[in-house]
Amino acid sequence: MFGFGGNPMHERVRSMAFSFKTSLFGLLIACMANVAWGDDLGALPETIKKWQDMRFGMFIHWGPVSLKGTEIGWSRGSVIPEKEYDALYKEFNPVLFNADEWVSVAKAAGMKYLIITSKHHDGFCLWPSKYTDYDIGETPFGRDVLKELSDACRKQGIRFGTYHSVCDWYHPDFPLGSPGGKTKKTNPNLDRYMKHLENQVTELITNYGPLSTMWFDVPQEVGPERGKPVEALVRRLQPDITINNRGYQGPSGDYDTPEQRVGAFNRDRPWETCMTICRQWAWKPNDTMKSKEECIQTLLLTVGGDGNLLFNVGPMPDGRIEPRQVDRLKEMGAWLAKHGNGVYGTRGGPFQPGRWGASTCKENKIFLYVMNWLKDGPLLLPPIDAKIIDDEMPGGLDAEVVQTTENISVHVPNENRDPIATVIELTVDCPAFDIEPAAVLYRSDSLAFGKKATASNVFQKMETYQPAMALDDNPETRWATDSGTSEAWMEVDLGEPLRIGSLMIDEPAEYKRIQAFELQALDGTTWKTFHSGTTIGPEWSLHFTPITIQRIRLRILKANEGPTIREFQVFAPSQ
Ligand code: FHN
Repeated sequence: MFGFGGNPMHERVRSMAFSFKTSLFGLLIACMANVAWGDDLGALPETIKKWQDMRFGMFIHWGPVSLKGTEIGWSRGSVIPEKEYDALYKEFNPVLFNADEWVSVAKAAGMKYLIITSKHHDGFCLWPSKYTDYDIGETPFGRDVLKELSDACRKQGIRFGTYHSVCDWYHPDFPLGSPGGKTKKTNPNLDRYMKHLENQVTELITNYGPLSTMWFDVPQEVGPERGKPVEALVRRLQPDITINNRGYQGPSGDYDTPEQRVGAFNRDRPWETCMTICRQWAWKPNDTMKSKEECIQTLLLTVGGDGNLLFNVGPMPDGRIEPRQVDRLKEMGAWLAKHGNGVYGTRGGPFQPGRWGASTCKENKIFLYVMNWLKDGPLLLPPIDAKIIDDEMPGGLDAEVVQTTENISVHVPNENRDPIATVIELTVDCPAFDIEPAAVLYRSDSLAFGKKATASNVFQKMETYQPAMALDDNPETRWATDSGTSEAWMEVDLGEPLRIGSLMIDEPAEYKRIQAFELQALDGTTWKTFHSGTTIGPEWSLHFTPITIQRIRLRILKANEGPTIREFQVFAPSQ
C-alpha cells in the first residue's frame, strides 16, 4: 500500500477509498471525512502502482519550432526573433505525421506510456483549442494531433498523457514573456490566465482522456494558492490520474521529476527521471544521441532506484521521428524483450544502484543488473536478511553466487557477461521488497580513491560539492563549481609518488560544459602538462606512457557553464 506519510486521517480516507471498487465512492468518503479531494490527497495507491508498474515511457517535445531545429520555447526571442518564432505555425505542415507509427515505435522500445507537449512555454497548442487561435487547427496541417495520438495509444494499449506548460510566454495574460520568462508583458492578468489554463486542462482531459498523467511544467508566478485549485480540478475531472510535481511552486503532485539525471534511490515517494535521447528536447539536426549502452543503463539505474524513466524524442518538422532515434529505441526494446521481466512491475533495490549496476525486485525475486565488474575477483554485495535459494541467468548461463553472513559474492565468467548489463535472477525465501535496501560499495582500482583533493572553486562552498566527491567511486556525487565559472582546476594529492598509466574522468552528459582543458603533473614546483584537449564527457578515459607522480590536476581552461566532474580516477599502468 502506498502511503506518503503525512496526516493519518488522509491515510484512513485513502485506505477506505482504496478498498472501494470505484474512486467515486472514495470521493464520497473523502467528502464525508471533510477532506477536499485533490487538495491534500494525492492519487490513489492503486493509480500510483499502475503508473509505477509501467516503468518506461516516451516523452515527446514537438511543435512548429521543429522547422528551425532550435529548442522549443527557449529559442523564442533568443536564437529566433519572437515574431519569426510565432509565425512558424503558418508553415507547419508535418505531412508525414503518423500517430500509429509513433506509437508503434514507443511499443517497439518497450515503452508503456506516452506524454506529449500539448502546449510548451511558447503557447502553441497541438490540438484545436476553443480558447486560442494559436494552435494546430490554424496551421496548413490542420489535423488534431492529440486526437490521433490518443486514439493510436488506446488502439495499441499504450497509456496517453499530456505535458502542459504552466508558464506561457506567448499568452498576453501571463505576466512573463520571452526570452525565457525574462521579460514582462505589458498588461497581464494572472487570474484570467489561470482560468484559461483551467479551461485548456479541462479540454485535454475531457476530449483526449482518460489520461495517464497530467505533466505540468515550469510554474513561473504560480504558487500553491493558484496551483492547488488546478490540481483539484484535474483530480475531479479524472480521479485515477497521476500528476507530477510541477503544477505549482513548492511540494506538489504525486511524484517527483529529476531531470536529465537518474534520480536518487527513493522508495518513499514515487519519482520519474525525464531525459532526452539526444541533447535537445525538441528536434535538432545532427544532435548528439546517447549510445545504446547509455540508454539501457540509464533505464536500469532509474528503475533500480525505484523510479520511472520518461525518455524524450523530438520529432522532425515533416512529422517523422528521426530514423536513427527510432533505431536506438528499437535496440532498447530488443534488449528489454529479453530482460524486461526485471523492469516492468518491479520495485527498486534491495541493492541500491551505483557504478556496479542496479537491482530490482518482484515477489520473491531479485534481479541483478551488473554493469561493471572489478578487475579481479567477484562482485561483492552486502549481506541481506534473507536466504538466497536459487540463482539463474538467461539462457541457462552459469553464475556463481555464494552467500555468507558477511556478503554475497557474485561471479560470472567473462564469456557469459553482457557488455551492457549482466542479468542474474536471485530467488529468496521472502518477499524481496521486504529486504532492507543497502548501498553497494563498488570499489574501483583508482589510486585517487579517498585521497586529498583541492579545487579552485566549489559550488556555493558546499560540502556536498567538494572535489573529494569526485574521488569516492559514487556516481551520485560530484565536484561542482559556481554557475558562471568558466575556468577552474581540481587537484589530487596521491599521498606519495605513484606510477600511473591511465585515468578516467566522468563529466556527466547532462553537464557537459568543458571546452578546453589540460592534465598536469607537478614536477618539483612546476606544473607540467602531459595532455590537453577540448571535450571530456561521460567516462572519458586516457592511456599514456606511465609516469611517476604524487600530485595531478585537471585544469579547465574554458567551460560554457560551471564545470562539474562526477569521478576523477587514476590507475596504475596495466601489466
Ligand atoms: O523548460 C522545460 C524544458 O524545455 C523541458 O520541457 C523540460 C522537460 O522536463 N522541462 C523544463 C526544464 O526543466
